Amino acid sequence: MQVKRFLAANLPQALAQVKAELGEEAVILHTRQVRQQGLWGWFRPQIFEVLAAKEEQAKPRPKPAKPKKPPSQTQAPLLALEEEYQRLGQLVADLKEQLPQAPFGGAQLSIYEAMLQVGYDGELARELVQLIGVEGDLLKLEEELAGRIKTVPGLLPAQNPIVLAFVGPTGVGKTTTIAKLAARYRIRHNLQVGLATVDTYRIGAVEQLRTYAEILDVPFEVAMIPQELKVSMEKLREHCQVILLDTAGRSQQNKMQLAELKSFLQAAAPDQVHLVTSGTGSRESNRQVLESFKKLGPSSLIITKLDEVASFGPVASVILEGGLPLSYLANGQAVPDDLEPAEKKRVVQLCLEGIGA
Ligand SMILES: Nc1nc2c(ncn2[C@@H]2O[C@H](COP(=O)(O)OP(=O)(O)O)[C@@H](O)[C@H]2O)c(=O)[nH]1
Ligand SMILES: [Mg+2]
Repeated sequence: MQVKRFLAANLPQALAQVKAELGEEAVILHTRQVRQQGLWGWFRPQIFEVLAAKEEQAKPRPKPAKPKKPPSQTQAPLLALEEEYQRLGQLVADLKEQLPQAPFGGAQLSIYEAMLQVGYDGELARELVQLIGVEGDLLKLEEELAGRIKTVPGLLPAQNPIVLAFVGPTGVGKTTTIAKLAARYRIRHNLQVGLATVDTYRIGAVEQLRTYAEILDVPFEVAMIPQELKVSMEKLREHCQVILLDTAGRSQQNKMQLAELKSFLQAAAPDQVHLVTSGTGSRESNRQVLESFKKLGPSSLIITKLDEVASFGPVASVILEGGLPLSYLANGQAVPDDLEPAEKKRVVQLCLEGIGA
């Protein structure tokens, strides 16, 4: 077995080197991020290390005849070499056993590469391809994803009245999503809808939702402080079947803002809290959004702007690692059309976008 170490700025580059040098049959033994050597290494970006191997067809070697006499001076170095050869073989076998991750190659490797290229998290991609076996069966991957993806059923409210709150960073499409849902509930399902907002920070934010309330001819409440919101919600609960609560976009970095939002949510006592996040965000920003907004106890996740997403790895990572069931997917600015309840089959397809045939 030929084992080689490759270093590159990112994993796809390192894998390309592996393929170029060891060919399609290469087997990945190990991947990790490492610092560059020396003091300056601390100031430079980390690089990726891939340990790859290629099985070599061992040539059948003639069995050495048993020496009848003690080895002559010319035979002695040959025997030493033989021993060294066996020792090295054992060493490689031992090393392989100690490696924390199982190796993979062939079709699995191609799928792994594709996953990295569309922006999947390396760990997640590795975990998934290891589950699907050496043939890299995409159907198995599909099944695995279907098992992991959680969705909440249907658009129709299970109780009456029901309060749905929408939280998330600024500009992800909370108000637009609320308008889309309000229009559907009101027009398609003929339900009594009420709208409320506590987003009084941005000029125009209140007007944006008020305009939709006027078009749909539904009651609309604005609250500046949690106590006011409590009163507004009581009013809406008297007449409405579905109440949609809009909130100000909070930065996931700002703990004060999040604490304030929490007190608004406590006052509104929503039945569902939908965390809205944009599909165009990076894996890292999605991770931060999930981490920070977790404190507000979201019940589900809405992903917006899917129409603008170039590669779906970060979306797949937020879906698979976030642990929140998906409620809706938004794929455009048009109200009310560009919204769909999250269906498992469609979500699986999103996660497979750009992977495989
Ligand atoms: N392309 C695209 N744009 C969207 C989508 N949802 C919302 N937007 C746009 O994103 C911008 C911010 O939306 P808004 O609802 O005000 O975000 P909010 O700050 O979270 O309330 C607006 O220009 C929306 O038209 C979507 O699914 N796709
Ligand atoms: Mg808004």
